[in-house]
Amino acid sequence: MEDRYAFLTEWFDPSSSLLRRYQLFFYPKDGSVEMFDLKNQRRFLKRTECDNIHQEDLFVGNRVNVFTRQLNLIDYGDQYTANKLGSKKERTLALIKPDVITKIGDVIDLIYSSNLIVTKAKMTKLTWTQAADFYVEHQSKPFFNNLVNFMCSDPVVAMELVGDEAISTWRRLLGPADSTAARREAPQSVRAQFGTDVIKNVGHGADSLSAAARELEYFFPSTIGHGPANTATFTDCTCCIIKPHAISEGLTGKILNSISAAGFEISALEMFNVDQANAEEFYEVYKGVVKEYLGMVTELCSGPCMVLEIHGTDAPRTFREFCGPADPVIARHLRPNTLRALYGKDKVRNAVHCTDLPEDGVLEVQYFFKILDGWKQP
Ligand code: IDP
Ligand code: MG
Repeated sequence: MEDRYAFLTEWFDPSSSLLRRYQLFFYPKDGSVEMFDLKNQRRFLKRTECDNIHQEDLFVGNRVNVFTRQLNLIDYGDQYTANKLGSKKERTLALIKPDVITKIGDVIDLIYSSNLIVTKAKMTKLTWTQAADFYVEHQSKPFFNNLVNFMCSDPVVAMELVGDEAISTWRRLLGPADSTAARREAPQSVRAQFGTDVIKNVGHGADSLSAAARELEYFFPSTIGHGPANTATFTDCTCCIIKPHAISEGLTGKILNSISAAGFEISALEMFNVDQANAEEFYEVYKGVVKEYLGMVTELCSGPCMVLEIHGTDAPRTFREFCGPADPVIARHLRPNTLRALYGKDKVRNAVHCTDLPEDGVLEVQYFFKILDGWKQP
């Protein structure tokens, strides 16, 4: 019999403001999908090929885009699917400490090469109390004050990592807490490569299923607007979006590295799942002007994207130059070292969006970091 995976999914229907439930079936043989409306007990989508859904994307907690509907996978639909796709999948919290914020691209690259994916990310600056709460289990230790002071000295980046045995995989990738010991005992580990000592040791990883659940809920709460504030400054900045195709191709780390290496400062970073209505609103100025408008909208909501606030001398203009011509084919001819030349595929999947007009930099950053983030005054 042909392989078929089943999921219970939810879709938020903006026209009626209702959560609708569907069964989603995926046939790995030809990558086709089929949907069944649970409330009305009828077929909703007949078996159709859908080239943007891959087996790796199918696990509970993830979101997939089926013909512009973003479906949340909320449970496995049968035991076969749970056994086959769900048994070892875990999610964990990775916290990148202040010492390596400028090398975050390198760390993300290593995460991807360990077969984990980044599904959520947010740069935030912890207060002393937040950092002390986070490390409360160590409050009686002699190093507690130093550790907490360091954790709130500069921004950190919290990430949700998903993959087979994500909790132990990320901790193994981090290596021993003391970076010097790591260089001796686990030279390939992140701490060996990028750590300084035992406090400045690159990152934190949840150490159990319950810690992972608790720490993820802290940084990425289920109630919107309740997480720690982002670090956007909304002044003299430009906006960069690493597009969903680049995220799913595993290019995030390389793009972040290129941006830092070119001397730009990433002053805020967050991943978003943009829905169709918000993508249309964000790209409104291109409607009727750029013939790729619809393609751009579809691309922006085809999966998670990563939005950056960028600072640098004359940032809107210099960063735009650094992104290169919108068409990667032209970029490869004229400006081979630009982001689009290096990482783009075509005019729609051109790796990054960047603000066009200098006066829109702040507005675009506000759209994500104030409006979509459910931003609250710290
Ligand atoms: P982990 O980060 O590998 O989970 P833990 O033992 O939970 O290690 O310690 C939390 C953090 O506290 C470590 O990442 C490290 O920065 C710091 N730490 C642990 N042990 C020491 C120590 O002996 N001296 C100074 N700092 C320490
Ligand atoms: Mg620990």
